[in-house]
Amino acid sequence: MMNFSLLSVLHKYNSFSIFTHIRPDGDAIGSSLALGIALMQRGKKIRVFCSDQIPAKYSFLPGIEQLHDFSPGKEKGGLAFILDCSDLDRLGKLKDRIAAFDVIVNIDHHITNNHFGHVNLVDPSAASTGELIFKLLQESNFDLNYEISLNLYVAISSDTGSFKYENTTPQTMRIAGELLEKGINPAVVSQKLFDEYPLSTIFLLRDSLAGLELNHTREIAWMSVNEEMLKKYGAEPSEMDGFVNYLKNISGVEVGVLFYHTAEGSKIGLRSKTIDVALIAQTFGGGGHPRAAGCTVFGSPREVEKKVIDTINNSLEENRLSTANTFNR
Ligand SMILES: [Mn+2]
Repeated sequence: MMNFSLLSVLHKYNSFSIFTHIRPDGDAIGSSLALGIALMQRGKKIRVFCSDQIPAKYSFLPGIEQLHDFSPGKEKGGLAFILDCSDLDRLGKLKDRIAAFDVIVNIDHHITNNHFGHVNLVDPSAASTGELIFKLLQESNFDLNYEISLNLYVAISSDTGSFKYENTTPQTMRIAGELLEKGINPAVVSQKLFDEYPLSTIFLLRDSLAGLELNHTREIAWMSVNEEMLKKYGAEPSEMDGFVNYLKNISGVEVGVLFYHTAEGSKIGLRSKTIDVALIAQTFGGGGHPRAAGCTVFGSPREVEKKVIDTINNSLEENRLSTANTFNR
């Protein structure tokens, strides 16, 4: 991490804007709210922006009414924090607002981050942006009260799949431990984040799984969802978050792929057990983490599915060849 302290910018500015990514997840929302609440405690004016609807399951988060600000930007100059975004395209419709700011502080943990900020606090070894915000606030001696701690706990548990993914480090657990000491109830958080679904989600999952497909080696599993399927049950796109894990989790499957075909292209979620799907997403102009990545591809649903599955097939084949070579040496 670069040398940057919140205290130095606190002297310079009286208001701050915080932006996070489209289709916001627990890390995007929790880390933005935690930073926002902390800065408000120091008497600063805060606006938190996200171009998409906040999923209902996050409505219990303190400060959530701060988020989801669509009001036209009057900002001229000032400092904007951009959280959990690997590049500025992740801001969606809000991308154009960024040019109005003097200083962009990019805080992120994606390995594909392109360092778009004037200040780039990018640390791919962190499991979540929440961990980076925790460290930033702690370094500057902010009081991590219950409201901040709950948001950070949600950010961290969300990006680690409730501390299950391999990005979970000793540091992740130490930070989570400190947050629990602030009175967070882990059972309540995990129930809200992971264990409870609207009925529409289950109906949508049922219909999606009915179209499950596998490649000839049964190492790639995929299924597709379209806008009509969502409309049938009044489901939000965010309700598909996690569907792709059912595919990846099948015994023998290496890569799970969820296609969401929309009028604005096919949004593709990739999850893997061993191969680097961030590389695959990047070949299609997307990005993400080695085991969890995404991209948007244009074309007919059939074309898109063939292109993506072929690319993954090739990647698995290359992996097999390089492993075979290692053994022959
Ligand atoms: Mn994240």
